[in-house]
This record gives sequence, structure tokens and C-alpha cells, in this order.
Amino acid sequence: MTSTTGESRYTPVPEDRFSFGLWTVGWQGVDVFGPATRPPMDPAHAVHKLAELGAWGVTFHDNDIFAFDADDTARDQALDSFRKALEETGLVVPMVTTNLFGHPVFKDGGFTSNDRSVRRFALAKVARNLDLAAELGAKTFVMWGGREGAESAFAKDIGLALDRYREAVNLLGDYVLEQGYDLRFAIEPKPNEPRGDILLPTIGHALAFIESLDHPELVGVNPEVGHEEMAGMNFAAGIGQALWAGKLFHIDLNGQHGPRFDQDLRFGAGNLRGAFALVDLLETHGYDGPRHFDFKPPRTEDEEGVWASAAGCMKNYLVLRERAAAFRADPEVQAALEHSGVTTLGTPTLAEGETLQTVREETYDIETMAARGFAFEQLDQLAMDHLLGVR
Ligand SMILES: [Mn+2]
Repeated sequence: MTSTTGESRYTPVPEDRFSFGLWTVGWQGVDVFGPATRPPMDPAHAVHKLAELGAWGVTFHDNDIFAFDADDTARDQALDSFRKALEETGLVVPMVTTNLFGHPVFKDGGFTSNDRSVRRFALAKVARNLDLAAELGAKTFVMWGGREGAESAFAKDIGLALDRYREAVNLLGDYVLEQGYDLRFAIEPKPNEPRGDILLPTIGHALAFIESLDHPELVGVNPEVGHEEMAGMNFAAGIGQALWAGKLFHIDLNGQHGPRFDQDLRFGAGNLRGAFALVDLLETHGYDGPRHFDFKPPRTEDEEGVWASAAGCMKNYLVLRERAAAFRADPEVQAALEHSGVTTLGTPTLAEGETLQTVREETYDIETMAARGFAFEQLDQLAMDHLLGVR
């Protein structure tokens, strides 16, 4: 745990379970309007720097470590160098994911491409990456289907595409069970970008899809702050439902300024009130998975700026965690939660032995009930005061 005095209380330690994707700090700044602004980063170097900053884990797409067209020798060499860095630093690999979006072969998707041979190739690529994930001890396998979608309503039959998506996840689930891998899948929703419309666009769409699978217990969600906020969704509210469903297997933390392009800002930037509500929720509702950052240091930054941005993600989480704990410990907040009925929402609406007939026969003082103020504004201002550090 972090110590309690001075700046060091915001210094991350492995127990905080902070992890980063190789593609985040390694992002070279290529965007739609311009080429790279930073040189490629050696994965082993990224592992060493992340360990120095206090991270606990590192995650990757297969092609973050070796090229799409790497032969077995090149693949093994790249993996050896990465493994050596893990051994030297003690960093773990909690999650692995597959790149089914970069190569032109995936321009119409992987699992749901209209081209059957592409769908078969995508399955083979993911199966090979599952073997690697298991070998490296990963517990979660993320599926982000960024290219699974369309720009035109007439280009993709959604029902048929979902049939093929389900077929793929069922096949890969069977494979994990047959191999005895200690791995679960986490689907990452996103509404759009790079496709005009992406399949499984929000947490809710993904949760409904999961229940249609052969082994729903093997599959959860990996929601990303920015992806839900791009769709105008309240991220903490969506996470609340994912936790309620027992499906929050993994989480992608970053920052976003409302519905616009995918900004991937460092965690805490963008919607700060949303980030505060999220950290409060994760820390009070039993989420014990990785705190994984999926952000992009802006292309204005040199390497020093990349590490400042990564450190900022972790520091902002730790500050918000401290502020959330102070909010929850404040006696005035506890009284306000009680007064607003937040705690009594946990009481079942009917008592033991009561029936619908009981409530139908009850006499209600509607005027008094209607006149009640819930004092949510006082409660929310207390939260604001704690977030702003004035309480
Ligand atoms: Mn994003």
C-alpha cells in the first residue's frame, strides 16, 4: 500500500495493480492527418520504464511485440527480449489481446468479415495468441472488435454478423476449456472509430450478447472510459451495471471530453467528475482486477512527455482514491447518504411474507410523499467539496 505522508502517498506500488498496454506508451503519434512524431519504442525498454514508474503489469496485442508477417525466428527473438525484460523487472502480464484491425486483410473485420476466408484466418490468429497468453500467465483475453462493423446499412447484415461473432467466441471458448487454460475473455465495446458503426457498441449491447453464448461464464466486458463517453453514456453507471452482472473482468482507464473522436487522454483528464465517481465505485464495490490504462500520450510529446503522461494516469487514480475514501469516511456524508435514502434503497420493497395484495390494501399519504425533498444537491456538493479538496 502507499504510505500516508507527503508526495509519496501518490507514488504507485505493485499492490495498486496498475497496468499499461505496450501500444499506449509505444504509440508513435500516427493519426489520420499526419505521420509518426515519435520513434518506435522497444517493448523491453517500455517494460523497464513502466516498472521504474511503479506499474505492476504490462499488456499487449500480438503485433505490438512482433510484426504481422514475422517468421517463427523473428517472433521468438522478439518474445525472448520481452520475456527477459519481464524477468528483470518482475512486471506481470495480466492481459493479452489480438490485433485484428491493423492489417488491410481485416478492413471489413476479423470474426465478422463478409469474406469467409478472412474469418477463418482471424480465428487461427487468435487461437495462436491464446496459447501465448496462457504461456505468459495472463488471466484475461480482451477482444476489441474495432473493425467489426460497417459504414453502410446495406454492407452488413447485423443478425448474420452477430451469428458469426458468436460462432467465433464459442469456438475460442471451447478451445480454452479443452486446453485447460486459466483464461477468461473480456469484450471491449466501442460505438464507432475506426468503423462508422461498430458491433457491440456499448456495455449493454455486449452484456446482452454474452448471455447468448455457449459459455457465458467465460466471457465478461472490458469497458473503456472514452468509448462509453463517445456514445454519451455515463461510464460509472455502466460500470455499476457490469459489476452488478458479475461481468467486470477488466477495465480500460483513460480520459475523454464528451461525444467526439476517441481522445484517449490520460486518466483524470477530460471528465474529472466522472473519473471521481468511477474510482469511488471501483474502490467500494469489490473490483479487484487490474487498473489498466489504455490512453495515448498526445503526439505533441517527446519520450519524456510520454512518461509524464503515464505517471499522471497513476497519480490521478491515487489522488481520486484518496479523495473518495475521505468522502466515504466523512460523518456528514454518511448522514447525507442516509437522509437522501441512498442506503435504504438496499431494503427490499416488500417485507417477508408480504404480497402485492399487501401494498394494494395499504393507505398512502401521497401529499406528504410528494412533498419530500431528497437533498441530492447537498449530497452532491459534499462530493464536489471532497473532489476539489476543500473538505
Ligand atoms: Mn479509446
